Amino acid sequence: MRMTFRWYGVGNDTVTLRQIRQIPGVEGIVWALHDVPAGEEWPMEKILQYKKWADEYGFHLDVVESVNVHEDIKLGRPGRDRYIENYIKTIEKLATVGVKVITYNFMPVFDWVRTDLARPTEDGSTALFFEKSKIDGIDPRELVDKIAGNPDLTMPGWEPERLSRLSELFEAYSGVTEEHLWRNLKYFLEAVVPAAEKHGIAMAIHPDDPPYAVFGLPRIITNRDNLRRLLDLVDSPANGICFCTGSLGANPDNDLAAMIREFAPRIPFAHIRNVRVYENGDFIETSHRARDGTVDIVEVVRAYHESGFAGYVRPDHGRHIWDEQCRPGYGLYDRALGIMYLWGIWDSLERGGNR
Ligand code: DNO
Repeated sequence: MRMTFRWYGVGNDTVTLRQIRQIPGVEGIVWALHDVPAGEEWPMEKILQYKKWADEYGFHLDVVESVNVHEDIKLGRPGRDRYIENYIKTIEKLATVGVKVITYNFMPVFDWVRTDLARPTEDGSTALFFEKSKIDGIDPRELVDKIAGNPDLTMPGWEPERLSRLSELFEAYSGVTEEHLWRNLKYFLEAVVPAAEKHGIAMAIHPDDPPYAVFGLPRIITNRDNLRRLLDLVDSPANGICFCTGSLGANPDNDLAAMIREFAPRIPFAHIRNVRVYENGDFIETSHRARDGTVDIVEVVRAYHESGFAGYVRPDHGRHIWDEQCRPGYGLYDRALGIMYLWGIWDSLERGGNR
């Protein structure tokens, strides 16, 4: 297990590389050019800027999260080939700085969805929260109006550029079914996986978060059967999974440890975090500790260990603790605690009960 830490870049993150350097066992940063719109080719000079930052602290840049997929590709629109070409050019450039994994997702319109970015918890910390009833039953068209100025509907991962085109996008997705999405994902993968393969890069799809349809938009990367189907779309080690326990764990029917055992050879990158899922489907993000949430993190790490997992891993969203002001879910403290918990489990498994 090779430990990494997500970092948003100088001036765009409250956490510094110097701080990350002091977390035990972190060898690389997980990065992206967050200011380049989906579909555009990444400029080399911006890539090299990250390389310079990382080199200064001895971090590698092996894992990118994410090169986002343009909506025209997900929609299968005629313009998609141009965006796919740009995607391939970006893959080629990323290979020159040693990138080994490119994370992406195939969620229509929205990335991760939450209804509350700072839900107070019993211990005085705050955490990301999803209130299902607030999302269920919302007419997408109403949503467009509701978002404007409604703090209760603030959601991370919603790029302003996409938000401004929300009505148009909902219109474009009307009539788009899961099967359409599968077909368009296959088309995309058939084009980019050979390019990734050629450069020794693995594509790693992030599961849908939460792993079910929201706002009537189809979502397909949600459970074991669909992950099997994804891997069969293009049968290559370069067509992989970014296995996120928090996203898939929001559906308690997902047996995460069993999925890890099955898919391990095709998981180049693992996100490990915990959520507590309530009976009504709401969920809150918790510390990484197994007993704090619904996801049995000890079993998750055991499944990786037993599978001989040698891929990249990162702690995922943390709570906001010790009054830290930070990006929602991406503070220093709780993620650093998460890492130490993961190492604790891993190191004891390594010893296998021996001194
Ligand atoms: C949230 C992240 C996601 C992830 C993308 C991958 O914290 O895990 O936004 O980066 O879905 O494309």
